[in-house]
Amino acid sequence: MLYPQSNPLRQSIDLSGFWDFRFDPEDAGLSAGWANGFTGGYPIAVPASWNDQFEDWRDYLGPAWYQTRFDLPWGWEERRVYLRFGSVNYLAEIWLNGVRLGQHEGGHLPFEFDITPHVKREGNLLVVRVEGELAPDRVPPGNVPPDPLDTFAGINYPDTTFDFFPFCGIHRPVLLYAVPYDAIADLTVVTEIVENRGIVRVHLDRTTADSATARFVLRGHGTEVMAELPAAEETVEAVLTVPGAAFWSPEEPNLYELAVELMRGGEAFDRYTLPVGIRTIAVEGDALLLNGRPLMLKGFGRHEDFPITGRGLVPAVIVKDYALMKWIGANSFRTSHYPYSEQMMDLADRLGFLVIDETPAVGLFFREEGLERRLELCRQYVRELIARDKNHPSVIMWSLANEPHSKRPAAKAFFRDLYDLAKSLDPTRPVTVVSMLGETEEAFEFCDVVCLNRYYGWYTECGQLDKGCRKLSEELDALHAKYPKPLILTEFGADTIPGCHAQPPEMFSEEYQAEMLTRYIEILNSKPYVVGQHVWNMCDFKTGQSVRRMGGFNYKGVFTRDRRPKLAAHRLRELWTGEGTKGG
Ligand code: GCB
Repeated sequence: MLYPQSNPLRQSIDLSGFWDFRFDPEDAGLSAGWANGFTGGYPIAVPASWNDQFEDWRDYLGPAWYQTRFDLPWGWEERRVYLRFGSVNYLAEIWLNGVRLGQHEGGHLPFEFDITPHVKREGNLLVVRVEGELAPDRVPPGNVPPDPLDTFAGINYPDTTFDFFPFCGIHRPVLLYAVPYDAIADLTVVTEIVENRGIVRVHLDRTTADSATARFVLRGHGTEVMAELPAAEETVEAVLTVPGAAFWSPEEPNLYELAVELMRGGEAFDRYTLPVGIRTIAVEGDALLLNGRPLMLKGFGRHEDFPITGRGLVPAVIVKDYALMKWIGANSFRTSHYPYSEQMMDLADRLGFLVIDETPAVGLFFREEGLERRLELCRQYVRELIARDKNHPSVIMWSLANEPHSKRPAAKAFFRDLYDLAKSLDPTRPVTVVSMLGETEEAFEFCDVVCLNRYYGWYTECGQLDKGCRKLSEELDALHAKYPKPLILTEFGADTIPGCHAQPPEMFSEEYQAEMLTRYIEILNSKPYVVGQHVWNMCDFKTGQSVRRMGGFNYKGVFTRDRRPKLAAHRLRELWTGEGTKGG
């Protein structure tokens, strides 16, 4: 799925801004005809979550209604026009000029509609109904009835199966875009390295099968390689060879620009340009190899989370977060626990970050009721995620889920299904499941990389880092003996109140967090099969309310929610860059 772009042959405009908004706690909007437009709304910012924009509605999860009006730009009559949502959490239902366009389930992934038959030159009314209630047959699930095997039930308010606030609303830009009727529909780029040559395979999907020429030009680093092929079918395959190629890596995130054009009579009628990083990713024995060289991932699990805007896109926060990750010496992160914005992914390519790209499947449980529906949703998420992110060199692995409650036998077949689906859609990248179970996680039998979350010295062995670290070391060796594959510790950390100090270190103090992370990293560095260390979390973040979450926050950030370093941030910088800093 291509992100809309503007050039002389296609155009995209952003409908972000202040829209009209109404809460609908009685769920009366549909029968009252709000799909045809409503009155009495108040202004709301799009994109952003609704929860923190108003006085009293923080814990309200929907339904709620958005509307805006727009005119088409000049010259769009001859074009096919689409309406595209980057992310609406959780359920979106959309009407244009009173015509129901459809619905989409699940946040964090884009969806679009061909609105050509319904759109007018001017005075268009777009209405969106959003609903984010938590339910056992949704993914991620919520309001799950208690069960001894699924210990999360009823411990949070709102009653999530996961540890972050269930922000709702239109979270990413809403775009209108226009393309020719005969257009480039999709591009899939796969790269290989042969000695010093880069091989770039491009698969082009068209909307129309009609005679044309497809031109592929790859430019950059002093090279230009071109292929021109007859294109009468709906697909075209091109192979471009770049001699002496500048490969993509975190140290040197070299990108080429691929321009693809459809032409007739020597003139282009559609064009799309895509950044391309030439790199390979592979698992070999205990190693994770980028361009044939072993990787060590250093970085974080994160969240898209910021005051007031909630889970809405804030470009300045993205820039700041990458600056902080560079400063601290991180080269990697996981999009815990859902796909991040397309803007975040673009910058990962440009700045050289290695991304474990995770679907929104967090807090899964495997009781029979609703299981088939949850599986179908997870399949949809895998398809949508790979369609969206397959061309990013920064994406080195797909994560199917975070911390599933896999104790029931159904879990293994569930993940085998998703693993096979991911591999059939993208055979080039490793696939994993991030687990808290350790040896009893049966999905590790077929996953390419073992990803484990551990909190010894925090949730267990409270205050006892010696004991906790011994347990960690022993468990890692046992896990690796059972599943001899590369292992990433995808989460470890301690809640830390900024300004709380203790000597000797004590839980919740800045010293305890710094000490715990240091000790863990020493252990991880001593195990040759450990290929990654992701601290939980980069920043403090909003959660529901529970006895574990003071003021409704998870304080495991090494930066505060407004991005100020705690003591541990300085310590990590020393460990990861070898450079000392004040306070470290
Ligand atoms: C975990 C979860 C993460 C939580 C974290 C914690 O294992 O994957 O979502 O926030 O623990 O802090 O408890």
